[in-house]
Amino acid sequence: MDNAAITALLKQNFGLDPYTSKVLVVGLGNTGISVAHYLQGLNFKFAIIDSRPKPPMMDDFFQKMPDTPVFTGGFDDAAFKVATHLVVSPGVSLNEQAIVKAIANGSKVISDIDLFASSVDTPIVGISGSNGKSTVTTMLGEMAKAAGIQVGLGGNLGTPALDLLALNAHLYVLELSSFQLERTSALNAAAATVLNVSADHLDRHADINEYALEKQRIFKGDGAMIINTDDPIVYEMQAKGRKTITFSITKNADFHLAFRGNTEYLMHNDSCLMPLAELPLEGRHNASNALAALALGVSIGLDEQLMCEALRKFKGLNHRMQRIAEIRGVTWVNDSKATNIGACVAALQGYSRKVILIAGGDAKGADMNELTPAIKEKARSVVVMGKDAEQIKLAINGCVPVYSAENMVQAVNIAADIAENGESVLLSPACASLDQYKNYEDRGEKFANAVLALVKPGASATTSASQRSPVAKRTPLAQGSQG
Ligand code: UMA
Ligand code: ADP
Repeated sequence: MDNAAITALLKQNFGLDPYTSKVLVVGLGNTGISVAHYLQGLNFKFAIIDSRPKPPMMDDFFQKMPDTPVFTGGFDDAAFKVATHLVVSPGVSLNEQAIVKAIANGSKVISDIDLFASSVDTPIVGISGSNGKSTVTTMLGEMAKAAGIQVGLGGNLGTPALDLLALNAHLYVLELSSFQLERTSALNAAAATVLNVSADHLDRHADINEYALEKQRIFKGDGAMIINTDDPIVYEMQAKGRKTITFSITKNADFHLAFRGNTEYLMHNDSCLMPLAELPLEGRHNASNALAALALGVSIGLDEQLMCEALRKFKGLNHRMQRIAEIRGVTWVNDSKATNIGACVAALQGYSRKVILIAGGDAKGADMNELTPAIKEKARSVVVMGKDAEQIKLAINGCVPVYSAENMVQAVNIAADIAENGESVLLSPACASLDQYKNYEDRGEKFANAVLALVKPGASATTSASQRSPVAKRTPLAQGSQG
């Protein structure tokens, strides 16, 4: 689309006008900067505001756009008062006082996704859900590449949507978070899915119903709805009269699993697509992800066999059920991206033998009691750490032994002490990382480094001793009572 067509659509969709509108970009992070570049390219008048005194990207931003007004160190009412439109970054809550007031005074809130959707006439696929978004987005991207399609992948996955415009791609696949969706009104995806809904981000959403409603916004428009019939909340999102493709790992659906002889297959209706065993990813949840990607791919016309080839080559993303090492019979698995309960439960359910679980961090308002049944069934011991460690201890309520660690090295050393030959140690925190780490990648790397240090010369005496003897020597803090 050329600039004139985009400007016309922005006017039609949001009343945005390059001559009269005053846009305030809220948040000077990756999204805010992508929005600033976009608005500058269309000659809009805008300012940018961030509540931090000195956002890390500020110096770089000043060099590139020295004439743009930048407000920092708080959300000053005066800056919001004059704004006709607010483009609010996903990390900024719409409940911020200044934003609430601005809305009451008539300012319109839009998102970078709205701007993106008003700037392309190529198909957009939207992928949301509490867990599996990045995996399915990347899978579908690989499938499109295998079909020779020039594809742009981004959104919550990392590259802000507006930065993808430069690619002039023929297909865009966007991972979309509840934060992005709650402030988006102009998306009409060619195909969209909500992979699953479990408690997450309840520090920002009033309750799970509100969170699910934000996710459901991905289905606005008239594109194909890809529905996970295993998830009761998603199941209810189906809308009459819309093209719908279903998937399930537990029952019959358009895309499902079925045995033919002794082999379990990924199926499309009655056709066997490929044996499940050829999918090189751990866990039943990844079968669900593969079916979702296949359903999305079919809805936009991708060839099934090319999609299966892409699945066979897909090795998974780092920090998601990533095998780090096997050290003297103990397998160490990094699932640091498990930042909510649903992901941790899925990880635990993938094991047939009980594991040593390392969990904890910032629970983001979730009720850790929801972890208890899976821990009871699949964990032999749990090492807890981070801001909400105590909540997890309370939730476990003596079902299994609990140990406390102050940092990752300690957690890994405790786990090494208690793990026995043939067992797995799983880092699947069920919590965000920001209380102790830069992000989940940093947490996963610290875990991997601590694990690899177990076999380096000079590793801690406890660790070496424990590796000689499989007998647990640690005393749990809580077994039957809270320590
Ligand atoms: N800010 C304020 N005041 C606030 C909160 C934030 O001024 O009260 C400012 C921050 O100081 C910062 C800016 O807003 O300068 C950052 O905005 P942001 O947090 O939205 O960060 P971005 O760099 O724009 O990244 C966002 C997504 N971040 C969040 O949703 C928190 C990125 O998802 C996404 O990759 C990126 O846009 C591009 O689309 C990250 C994420 O953690 C990976 N997402 C959550 C998740 O996956 O669970 C939803
Ligand atoms: P997201 O982008 O939604 O956070 P990821 O693909 O990055 O999803 O995976 C995040 C976490 O969720 C990882 O711990 C991963 O093992 C787990 N996970 C992936 N797919 C699913 C699924 N379908 N159901 C439950 N957990 C999942």
